[in-house]
Amino acid sequence: MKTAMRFTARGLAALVLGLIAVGTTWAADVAGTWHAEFDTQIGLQKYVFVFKQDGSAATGRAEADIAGHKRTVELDEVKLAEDAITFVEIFAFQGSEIRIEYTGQVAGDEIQFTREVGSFATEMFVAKRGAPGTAPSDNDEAPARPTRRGPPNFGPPPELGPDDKPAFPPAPEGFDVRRNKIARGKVETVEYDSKSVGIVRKLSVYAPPGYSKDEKYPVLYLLHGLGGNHRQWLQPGQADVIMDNLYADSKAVPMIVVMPNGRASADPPGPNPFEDRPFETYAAFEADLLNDVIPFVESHYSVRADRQYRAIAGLSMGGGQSLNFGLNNLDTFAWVGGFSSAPNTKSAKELIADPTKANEQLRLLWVSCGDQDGLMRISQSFRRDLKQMNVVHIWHVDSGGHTFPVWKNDLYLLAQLLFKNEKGPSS
Ligand code: FER
Repeated sequence: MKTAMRFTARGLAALVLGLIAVGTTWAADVAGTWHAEFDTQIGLQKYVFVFKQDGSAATGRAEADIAGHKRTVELDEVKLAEDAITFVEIFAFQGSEIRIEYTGQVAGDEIQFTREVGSFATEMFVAKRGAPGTAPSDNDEAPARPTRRGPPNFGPPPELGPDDKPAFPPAPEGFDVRRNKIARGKVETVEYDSKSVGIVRKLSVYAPPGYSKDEKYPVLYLLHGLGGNHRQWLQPGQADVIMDNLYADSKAVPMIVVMPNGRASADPPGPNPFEDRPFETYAAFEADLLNDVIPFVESHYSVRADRQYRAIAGLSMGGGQSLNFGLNNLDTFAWVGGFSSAPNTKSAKELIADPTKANEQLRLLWVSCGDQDGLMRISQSFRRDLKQMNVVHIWHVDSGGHTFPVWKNDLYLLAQLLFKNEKGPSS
């Protein structure tokens, strides 16, 4: 009886152990510090990953360094299964969060990683386990969620040349703060039938204070950045507040500001704008703008339908669109501005075949960028080409990164020049 009992208990124990062994996968040892370097679109990145591990559960964080520009990165959804490790880095990007997905194969003191920034970029690199004491910071405690993820500047602060300085003083304090007791323009959302995209699409339209059908107004087409839509220039851009304040101070010519959706696709946007074939969808907006948006605006508002009274400006992807579309269509636009223009920007040499003619047609060509913006090289080389071709333009280097404070300031400055006699200082 006793023997049988013991046998049964042992059998049970063996059974339980066997079940545990079947139900649990082993996990490679990743605890510690790992160093990696890899090339990306924005330059060489150095990462130091630190993982804490308890069996097959792990947490991690990293310190990322691009040309001496450091940021702490929280690693989410860390999972271990046999020799595989996966985790996600959340990259804050203009109000949305981009997932950077890592998949690694652990082999002793090396992890072979694939790093996917949507379908936008894939990098492969090897991380090597570091010697003890090479942790990224003195405090190797469990990762604390950073209160603020690094600014999405797409790289380290740029190198500034002697010409890379502001053309204007910054906007005064409060330029983007709604004031009481001033006349306000009217903002509305309207729908138009886009033949180019094949769907009904939305526009935000700002009509200046005192808008009257008895007058005809010039129009600024104001384009948003990647991941934005027809509302981005209102929130967070506050274009209506900025314009209202300019009018209250008699600083701008009454104009209509049209804020379209520059992502020309019939498909709804996905969670990751970098995955969205951004170059194609933003380039496709040229046809929608010329063939659908402008005719709609000119048939529904009291506007001057003439190139001298049409301006196009935008931020980042919208800056690239404005330079590309504006300079490619000087018979449609006489005023063109790019703020912190993105990698979708074509080269000035490609866009301007005849510099003499461009100078005759352009009333204003504005190129600006923040002095901390990792995309600065795009504006710098654009401006270098303009200078070489003797195309008259304004080059304004703002202070700040790839962020709205810079773009709001640019709108404040540019709006004061539009539809006046400005040709701008040739610089
Ligand atoms: C890129 C970096 C920035 C890119 C687009 C952006 C598609 C756009 C930024 C923005 O619109 O704010 O490499 O490629």
